[in-house]
Amino acid sequence: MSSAPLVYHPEMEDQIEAMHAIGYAYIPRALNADRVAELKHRMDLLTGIPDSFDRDHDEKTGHFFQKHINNAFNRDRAFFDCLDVDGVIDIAEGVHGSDCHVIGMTAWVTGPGRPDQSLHVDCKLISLPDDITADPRVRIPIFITTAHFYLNDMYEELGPTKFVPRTHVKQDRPAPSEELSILCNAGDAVIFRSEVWHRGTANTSNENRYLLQVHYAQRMITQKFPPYLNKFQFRPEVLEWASDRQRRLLGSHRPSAYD
Ligand SMILES: O=C(O)CCC(=O)C(=O)O
Ligand SMILES: [Fe+2]
Repeated sequence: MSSAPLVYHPEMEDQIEAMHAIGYAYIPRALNADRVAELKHRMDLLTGIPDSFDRDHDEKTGHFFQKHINNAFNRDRAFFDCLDVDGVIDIAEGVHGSDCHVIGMTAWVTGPGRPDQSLHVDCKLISLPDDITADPRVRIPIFITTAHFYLNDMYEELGPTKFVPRTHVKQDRPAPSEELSILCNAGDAVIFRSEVWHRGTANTSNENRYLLQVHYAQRMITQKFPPYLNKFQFRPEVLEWASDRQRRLLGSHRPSAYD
């Protein structure tokens, strides 16, 4: 198994360039050891809210432990504080614009026995022939990104995310042989654009894998805070905690087109 290059660029413009060139950027030590321990502890305490489309203990298969909690910012301050982690939010704002927002945040614990996901893209809004995207004049806007905060030291048996770098501009599905494992340390983050081919892999270890995902997007992409049709509510304390930037990330925007 090969591991993916994880290169930190101290200059923000180079981090942003990496998003265009290879489709992802690496932020080492985005969270310190205390925050990592606190987030894992808080994930252990979470229980799923079925109306929010949460999965808890995978009631469908029952074969392996899995907890996947939506709107994590609304569940506990430790998650809320990850809306705008230094080094990550700068990339999100750099690629999506200063009015970008968070479209989702999930806390995800996957236990031993979790199977491979299949290789996928999360969302590809514009698909162009490879010879067009190879033209340096063509630069596809970055509509959606996901920041993965890894809360374990990652190793092959724990089921790392696998990426195929540069595939955000390719039309064909990459060959499995091109996949590279994200083998980073607990507290590191990787932010990737939604068109990069990737997958989570099987947990064949005997420990749980803890992952916090923060999904960012251009403001014109709608937020996904289930349950829908008037049912999702911010907890009042969440709005009290929020700075101006966090309020904007949660959806308080200056009026513009369509408002
Ligand atoms: O678990 C992972 O590392 C990746 C998850 C993922 O890609 C997804 O659920 O869309
Ligand atoms: Fe995915």
